[in-house]
Amino acid sequence: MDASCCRKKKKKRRKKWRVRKKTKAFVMGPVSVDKIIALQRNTTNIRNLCILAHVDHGKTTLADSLVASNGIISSRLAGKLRYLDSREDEQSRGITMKSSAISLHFSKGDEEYLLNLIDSPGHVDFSSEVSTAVRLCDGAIVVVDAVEGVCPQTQVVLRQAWLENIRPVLVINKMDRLIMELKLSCQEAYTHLKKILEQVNAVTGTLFTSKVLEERAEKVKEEEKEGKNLSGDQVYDWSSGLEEADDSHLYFSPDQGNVVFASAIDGWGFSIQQFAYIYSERMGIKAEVLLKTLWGDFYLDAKAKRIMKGAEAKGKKPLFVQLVLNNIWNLYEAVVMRRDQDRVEKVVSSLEIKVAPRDLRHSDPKVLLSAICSQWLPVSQAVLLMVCDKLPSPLNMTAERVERLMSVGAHRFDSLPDQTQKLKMAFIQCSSVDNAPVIIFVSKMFAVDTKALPQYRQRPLSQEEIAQRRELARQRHAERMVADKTVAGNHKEVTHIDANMESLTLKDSKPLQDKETFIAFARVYSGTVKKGQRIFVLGPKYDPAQGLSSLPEGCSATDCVSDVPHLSCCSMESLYLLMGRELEELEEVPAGNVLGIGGLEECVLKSATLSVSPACPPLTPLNFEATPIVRVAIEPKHPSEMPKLVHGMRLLNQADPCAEVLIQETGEHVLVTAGEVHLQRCLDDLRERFAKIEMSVSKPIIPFRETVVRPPKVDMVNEELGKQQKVAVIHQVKEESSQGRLSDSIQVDPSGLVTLTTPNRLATVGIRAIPLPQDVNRILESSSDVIRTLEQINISLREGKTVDISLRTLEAIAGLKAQLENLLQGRKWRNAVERIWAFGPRRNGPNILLNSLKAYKRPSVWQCLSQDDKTYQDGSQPAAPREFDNSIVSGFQLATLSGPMCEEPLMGVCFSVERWDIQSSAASERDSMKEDSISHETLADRRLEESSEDMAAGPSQAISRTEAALADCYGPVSGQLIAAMKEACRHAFQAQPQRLMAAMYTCEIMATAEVLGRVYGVLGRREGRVLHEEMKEGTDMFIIKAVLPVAESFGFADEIRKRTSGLASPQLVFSHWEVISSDPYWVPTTEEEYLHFGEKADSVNQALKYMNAVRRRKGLYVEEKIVEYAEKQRTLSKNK
Ligand SMILES: Nc1nc2c(ncn2[C@@H]2O[C@H](COP(=O)(O)OP(=O)(O)OP(=O)(O)O)[C@@H](O)[C@H]2O)c(=O)[nH]1
Ligand SMILES: [Mg+2]
Repeated sequence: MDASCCRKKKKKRRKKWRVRKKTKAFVMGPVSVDKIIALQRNTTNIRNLCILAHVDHGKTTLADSLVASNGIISSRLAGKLRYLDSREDEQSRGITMKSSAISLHFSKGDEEYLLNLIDSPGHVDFSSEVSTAVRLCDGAIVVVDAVEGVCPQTQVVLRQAWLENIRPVLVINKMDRLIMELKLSCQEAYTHLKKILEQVNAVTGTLFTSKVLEERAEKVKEEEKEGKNLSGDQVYDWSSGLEEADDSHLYFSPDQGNVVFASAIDGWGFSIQQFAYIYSERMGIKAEVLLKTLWGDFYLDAKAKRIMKGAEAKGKKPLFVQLVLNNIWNLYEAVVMRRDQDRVEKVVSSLEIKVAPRDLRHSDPKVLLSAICSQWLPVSQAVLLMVCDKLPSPLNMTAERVERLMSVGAHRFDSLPDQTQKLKMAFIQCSSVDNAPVIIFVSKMFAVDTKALPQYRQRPLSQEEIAQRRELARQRHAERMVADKTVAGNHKEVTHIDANMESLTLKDSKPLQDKETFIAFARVYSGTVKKGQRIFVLGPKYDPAQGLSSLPEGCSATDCVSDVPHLSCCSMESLYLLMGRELEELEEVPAGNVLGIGGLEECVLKSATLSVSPACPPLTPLNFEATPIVRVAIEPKHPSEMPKLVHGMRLLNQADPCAEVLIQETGEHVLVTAGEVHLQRCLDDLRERFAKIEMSVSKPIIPFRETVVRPPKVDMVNEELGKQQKVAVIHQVKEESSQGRLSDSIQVDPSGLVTLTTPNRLATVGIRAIPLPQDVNRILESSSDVIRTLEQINISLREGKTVDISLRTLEAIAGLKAQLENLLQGRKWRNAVERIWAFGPRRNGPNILLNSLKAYKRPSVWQCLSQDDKTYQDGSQPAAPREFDNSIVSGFQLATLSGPMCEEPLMGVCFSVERWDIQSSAASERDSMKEDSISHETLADRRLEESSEDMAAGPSQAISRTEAALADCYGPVSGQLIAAMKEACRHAFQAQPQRLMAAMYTCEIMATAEVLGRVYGVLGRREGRVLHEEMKEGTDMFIIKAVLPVAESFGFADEIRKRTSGLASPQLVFSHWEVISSDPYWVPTTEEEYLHFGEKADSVNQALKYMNAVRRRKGLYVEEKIVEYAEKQRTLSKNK
């Protein structure tokens, strides 16, 4: 090879690696608190953002690189330290459990930016922490693992970001795994990355489509209302909205500048912008052209020196592979795989970077790789540039987002008082001027050790303080010298200085109690908040209209406030800048910033809205994705420590957005958490921080539901059951139990109708329990929020109030009704949806009370949907009060709250009221009349009778006795009716085949082919069911989707991890309730069954096991023989 050729090659190589030039323009360095305070005022350059992802996709590692760019931690430790995981258990378990915030500084050219960054946990148990983070932000970095791609939590966080209206950007992390683990070529990696982008965009696409359709529907409804509408037979083209709507900005695409490819652990990351600038210089092609072509189906025609389309068809390397990925793959090959010293040196010199000789010689090639990458393509630069360019500042808050934040519950934004509506501008302007109203939202409370607060922290002395101390010491010395010389008369003065000195040192090292202080995690939406300022705390139920009318005009939080419901006053004792593990005290915080507030622990439990204006509405509550489901009972080891436990649980309740703490009727202290990992964290917190006592914790209490099913068609050995037999099976248990217990006031007819009369024989109810179809059950369960709102509206209507309901709410209610109508069809359910009387338990549960009385008409539960028509008029008219209606509903609520099997709530049961009459001598013949008139006339008759008797005793006495008698007969009737209704429902339930329902988790397990068998083994042993299994494209991983009963889930994740040597780790998410097919009351009846199961049927009856376990826990009677296998025990002992 001749010299000129060698030189040429060298030159070429040098150009190839000179990719770093553009990034040199941006400088970052250590940052002081003063600088951050200054930056807080420049709202345009503030970015509030959070990092979201599936568990372990590298959020905290990425955050480390960003933190290191500010000099807070050394860049060598970035990725290893996981600085934002400040808790001990976070470090030891390697997962984030709490979201934590840090303020960073970034200079882009002349512009300086303040980034309030929040790192969130990815584990499903802590998804409530994600909700608290997302609310305070305007944008989010969504991290996706380049190997694993879109995982369940990725979808959840994208949805959460969408629901809060915040803009996401994407980081595809762990790119090194494509090289080192999957050993993909550049071309394969490109195809793989394209797939991942498609997956992420598919999730966004679905969210967008549903939103457009929703808006479209709303618009049509509005037009209808305004009378503009469309003739009846016009068919509306629903897809037209989709075509019109521009959604291009929503999708992630490298050419849009909203995607960064990174390896957080190796410290590199890039967006195609960076490469576009470099190659535009080198190749003389415009940067804009490169920006559009670096990603996509374009290739470089070397001869024509032009960029052409159609790389795939022509079998050419796309530009992204040729110009971008190739460089990185070569670097890994040189540094990590081949460890080719010569090539490394060439690369280093061509990139014009300096690598310490120590790093060059380091035995771990990753150290050298990080040293090169962190200078060549620092990940923090790529990510922060994207954040500053693509994420909105607090000034860009859209009107839609503000309206959504301000309209709580069913209320429409335009139904809010005028003064409240005006505050919308305050949100949009996000102004910090003095007269801008202060509005703050607290999304969670977190506990810190009081000793860690800046007020109490030992800080290094400043220069002046050192000088002051030195001066004092010098003075003291001088005094002493004088004192030595003179007589002891001067003694006093010396002591004085000594005391001065003492107080100075004492103040600094004052011993503090071990105490937790609560800090509110908050954001200022408008105005400037000052330390010590007094402010209104608005509870979630606060109504600004009520507040404005009862408070004097111009009233502020400093004035004494009359007692307005859900409104209190508080002063903000201290304001903090959140710096990860540290807090810094601030005097004031302007709008658009995230901050910590001290001194609110007495007024704010978990979240709240704070404002100086009583016109401010409480902001919409947070969207929690996780359902708390795992419950344990806790008691102190030493009974005397009960108060400490109670206190500790109270603190825990405040410190965790999702944990629930309750005292059950049995007196047990119960903690409800989202999952096993969450439970463990809560218990650790309780033990070590909040209660500081030894505790004993019960096994997790597993929730069940009780339901009824259609009578089985076959018996346990798959023999068909005759009709006669079926009834026999159903009633077998019933008859046994009823012999002793049931009084003659209850009659059960063979069809399952239970008729029950109150003890005073005034009322009789006839109830039948009918199983609801599964789909109805599912809909009722998922619509509990809608049903709750519906119930609130109905209560208001009943009280004669007018309610302004938002279109969105009406839509939801109408949607629910339509769905139910669609599913409840057939003769049995004719007109059933209209006849729904109530939902239960707690008025929004998944059970229905049905009015099957022909003679009794009551306002429909759907009356809000037909405000203009007759039914509504009926309801609002002063119709005769339906006093007893409520008793029937209450009885139903009680019956559905705890069923007869093991006192667990019911689910999917419809109680149809088929008979209801008040049997008094006067009213017994008027069955066909309305209930209210019956009750009235009954009472009237009784009153007549009694007063005629009383006449003799004089008129005044007669009146008072009538009143007394009235109260006597009135009160008890409603009470007795409640009890009768409850009993009737319970018996009607028992007259059907009863089943338990188990809570089910879904889990997605990623495992390699080798361990697949073992995963299946564990699933099988724990009654899990595999739904589907597929191979993840481009990898050797299988994804298994399975369902698993919550009851069998404890220790599941650990077991899977152990069995697969850590290769598979599942995440359990509560999914639904499922009927356990076996009948807990089943005993063999036919000969075949005896043959198959034996006389005792002692093969496992899972449902009976679960049921008895619950009964035992609740202290209920369990029908079990104490010595069940006596003969076996004898045989055993004989054999010995
Ligand atoms: N190979 C590789 N591993 C990485 C990279 N980034 C992070 N990791 C590793 O992935 C694991 C999880 O990283 P974390 O940063 O704790 O992940 P996380 O998303 O914060 O996890 P959670 O907070 O628990 O949801 C750690 O072992 C990291 O070392 C990367 O770029 N490449
Ligand atoms: Mg983390």
